[in-house]
Amino acid sequence: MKTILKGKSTEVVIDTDGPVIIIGESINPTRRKKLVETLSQNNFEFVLELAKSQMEAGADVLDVNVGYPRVDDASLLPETVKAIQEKFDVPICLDSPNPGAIEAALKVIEGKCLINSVNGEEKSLQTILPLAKEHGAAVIGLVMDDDGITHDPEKRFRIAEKILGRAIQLGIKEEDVVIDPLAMAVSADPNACLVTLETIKLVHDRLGLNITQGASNISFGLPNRDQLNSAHMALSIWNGLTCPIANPNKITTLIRATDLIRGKDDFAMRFTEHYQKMEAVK
Ligand code: THG
Repeated sequence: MKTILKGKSTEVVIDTDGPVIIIGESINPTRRKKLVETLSQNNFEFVLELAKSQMEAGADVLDVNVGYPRVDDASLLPETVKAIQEKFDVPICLDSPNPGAIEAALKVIEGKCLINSVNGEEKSLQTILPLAKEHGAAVIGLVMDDDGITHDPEKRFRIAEKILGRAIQLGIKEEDVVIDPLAMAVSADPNACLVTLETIKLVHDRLGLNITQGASNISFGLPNRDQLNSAHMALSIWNGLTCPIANPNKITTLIRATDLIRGKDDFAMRFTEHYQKMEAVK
């Protein structure tokens, strides 16, 4: 299964049989005070710095989330996307729970983006899927619905199936649906990662779709987050994760290593190239 995303002219192919594609997570105000401060002043310099540093570290796509208390993201999200795309030729993952912000950003975005996200709630399916269809965007489907979040992988799988079915009904191609199995903090629930890993496997084996997850979520509240995220990342990739939302400055080496180990990197070209690039900027 191949999901194609586009920037102004670059094309990124997320391929279930290919190497892992990295969606850079860092343009997100969660615990980034400086991002909130600069964005509140309509100053995009720091956003552009974050974009550049993530692309240099191996991000193929940039997640853009500008949600913080009292923000008008229906105006800030499109402005931020414009600022990034004026400077960088990179596909965007539009990350907002506000359909108004998603719609406004879709109007100014260049290329083919990934909408983050729809879920199995009736209201979400009815507002987000038509936007994806109208703008020819791909869409992330979160496996939660009107009953909330289930901890049963079979039930999470059935929500993925429902989202896919509804997308296809509207004429969205199956390759443009990317499933998110919901990565949650393992500090709060000892089985959180196991449920996610099982869900990835079910979606991979039975639907063959591309799969993403907010990979850094799992380590909230714990020390040594980078090592914990790395262990979870390797296991997730082995089960079928193809396009994690993660911090490339911390995770790309692990991802290149995992791809090499599972036979997705002939003659260790990508692994070696990344190593040399990182040595050069030391
Ligand atoms: N699924 C989907 N989209 C998502 C998530 C998901 N978008 C948001 C989030 N979850 C993924 N993005 C992040 C971004 C940052 C962090 C975690 C997840 C993070 N930041 C550090 C912190 O909070 O301590 C700060 C920055 C850093 O040091 O790197 O952990 O699940 N579809």
